[in-house]
Amino acid sequence: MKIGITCYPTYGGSGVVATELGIALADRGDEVHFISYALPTRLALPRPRVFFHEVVAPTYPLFVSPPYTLALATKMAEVATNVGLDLLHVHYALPHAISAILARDMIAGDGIRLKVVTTLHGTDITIVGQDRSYLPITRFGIEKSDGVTAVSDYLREVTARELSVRRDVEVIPNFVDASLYRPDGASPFARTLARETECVLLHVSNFRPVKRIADVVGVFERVRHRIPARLVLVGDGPERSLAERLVSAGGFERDTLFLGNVAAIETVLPIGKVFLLPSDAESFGLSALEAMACGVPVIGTVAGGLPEVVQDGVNGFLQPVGDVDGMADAALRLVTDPVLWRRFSDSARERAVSNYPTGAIVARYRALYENVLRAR
Ligand code: GMT
Repeated sequence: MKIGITCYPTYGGSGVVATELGIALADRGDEVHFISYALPTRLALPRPRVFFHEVVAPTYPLFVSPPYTLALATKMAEVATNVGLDLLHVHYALPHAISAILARDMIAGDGIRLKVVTTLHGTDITIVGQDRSYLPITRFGIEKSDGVTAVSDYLREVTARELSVRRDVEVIPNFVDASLYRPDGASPFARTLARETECVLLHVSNFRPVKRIADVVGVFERVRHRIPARLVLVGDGPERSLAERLVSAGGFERDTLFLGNVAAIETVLPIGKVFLLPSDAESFGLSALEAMACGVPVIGTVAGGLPEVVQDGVNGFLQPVGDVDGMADAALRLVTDPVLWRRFSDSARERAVSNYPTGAIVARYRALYENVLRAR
């Protein structure tokens, strides 16, 4: 099969899932063409059967901003025609689904059949899609796609409820390569980031307001009052400076490490004792799943789809959004009880391995593509 994949190429869960999916499909024999404005961060080329097509959106004095959606649609149509794509799989509804639908309709006139599969990831529905300026076009993109998936039951329900979408949306969860994300996978460099005696609290995100970075720092502040601890923050984004300010106001710069964007995250995750994800809403929580595969239990919130991934009291503790004291107490309970921690760590790894294996989840996407291609 020849598959076009479009995603945001920058750091962020939807781009990661799209890239890992494309690589896994190519490894299994499909031909995959990534179409985006930059090479996705986790995509190292060259590799067999994987291609990248860059979208350039020229500007013009009359345009308010370069019309990326149109340039993307044009590139999608061009690639589909030139290489004979069977379908386009777009990740994150806006604007990718709209561009794909435009591309499909553009080339239909030439007798070329192209199908469109859209995967909903989270804020494309929970934030962007609910903005009145974008709601109707998000719904249009979903309804006109040939197949639609969501990464959790929660996201499927929000899509139906808030956007009044009536069509079938299949839940296909995210996945993790448990042979790469392993408890013993820390690099020698990562092992130097904390002392043996220090308890490492980890957080990985794109530092957007939805991640509640202040709560990450708040939990750490409470934990470090009780035990030797270190906070390792991975990623970058608009709230990183807020985190830096809070850390410096709290006077614990020496115990906090801002690593910025890290490509090989699997080499750092295993040094964590707990993974903090106190988000407002998390449709899935891919970073939490990656931590679990490395045997790191999660302290997070009972928000969105996170409870579908992390089992409260089994491989992590989930508290109400904003309950910083509750999350700090839960973290302390876990890290000060080695028997409990070991049980949670083993369970986290086991859940990632058994419930979210790359092969089985990729096979579900492949089966969906086949259904979509068979449908008239
Ligand atoms: O919204 C974000 O934080 C980024 C977004 C993305 O598109 O990169 O992440 C969403 O998709 C991930 C992959 O499916 C999920 O694991 C995240 O939970 C989801 N983020 C939110 O729902 C906030």
